[in-house]
Amino acid sequence: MNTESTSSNALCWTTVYLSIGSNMGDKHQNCLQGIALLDGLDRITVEAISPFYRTEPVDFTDQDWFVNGALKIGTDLHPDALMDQLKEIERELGQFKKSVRFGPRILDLDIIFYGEEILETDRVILPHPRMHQRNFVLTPLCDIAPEVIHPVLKIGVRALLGDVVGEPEQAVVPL
Ligand code: PH2
Ligand code: MG
Ligand code: MG
Repeated sequence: MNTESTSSNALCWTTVYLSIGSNMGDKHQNCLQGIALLDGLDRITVEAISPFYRTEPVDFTDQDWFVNGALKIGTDLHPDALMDQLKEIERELGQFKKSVRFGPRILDLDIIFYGEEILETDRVILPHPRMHQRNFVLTPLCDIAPEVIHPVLKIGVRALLGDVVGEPEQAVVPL
């Protein structure tokens, strides 16, 4: 993305992959409500929803299991503006400021791939810096985007899942 398009509001319609998760309250319902709110936004269309999985927590392990999935959306929002919308939806579902990094959450929406964008702003790092280490991201993502190539690693999602470097033992089971 060049400087001009970064500062512009009018971007091309772009395919974006999100990770969605919850480990508080009715986890699956929280995810579905988040998706409905996303799809209700003018500049975002939800194009595919993966199956959901029950997943063992990673990074901060002293917390409840998560429900995780992945989404394919289309949007013309810049990554920073998209992140603002995702944070707003998290707040609408009741998500509070977390006291523990990687700790419990009602709803978490993360940008995994934004087209083939490689980008680092104050708010967003693209592609997501830990996605290739996480079964809970790669498993549902592989259901909807097995052939999509990681723009930095130049490896497809299915191959990344077959060779997870970070948490290969993490339990991920169909919901
Ligand atoms: N999110 C985290 C930290 N750990 N573990 C699982 N299983 N699923 C998550 O979505 C998750 C996590 C921080 O965002
Ligand atoms: Mg997250
Ligand atoms: Mg997040």
